[in-house]
Amino acid sequence: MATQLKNLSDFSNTTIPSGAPYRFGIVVAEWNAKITGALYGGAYQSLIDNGVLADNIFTYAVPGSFELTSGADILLKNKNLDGVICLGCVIQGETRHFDFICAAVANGATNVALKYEKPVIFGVLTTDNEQQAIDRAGGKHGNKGVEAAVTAIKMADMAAQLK
Ligand code: DLZ
Repeated sequence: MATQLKNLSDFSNTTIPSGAPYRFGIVVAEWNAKITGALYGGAYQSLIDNGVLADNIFTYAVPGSFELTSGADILLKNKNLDGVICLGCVIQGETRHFDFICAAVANGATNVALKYEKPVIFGVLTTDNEQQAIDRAGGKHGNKGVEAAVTAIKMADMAAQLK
């Protein structure tokens, strides 16, 4: 159950709610598949570890991170879900492609979330190089897929409390 916080120090006491009641979509970009596969593994296992039923997790691949938000939109339109986790990895190159993709996914995720009033989680690594991505996909800085899954459960639980 979501905690109603009384003061800021309560943030340190927040626990992860049970994910058992919830249904989630996961969209995973195929670009940088070694990285996004690791993010997906972390996110999926974290949902399971926190009580989400395997039958209530719906995973789809999309070509690149740019397509994550339309994938999330399609999922929320066609499936009865409590939220969608977007997983991608955009690595800085020599052109401005990086800036366009990152901005599009961040804005797109926000817009889809507001359109459906459901959490759309930004689990996208935006790094200068591949090593920084590896470090955040199960490496020395943890796995951001795990964090994305926990965020999805917390937000779905918040929405459920207010229904
Ligand atoms: C084209 C492109 C480039 C250059 N870099 C990445 C990247 O680092 N990460 C990623 O997820 N996708 C990349 N893409 C593909 C775009 O996201 C998208 O799939 C294409 O522009 C087609 O819309």
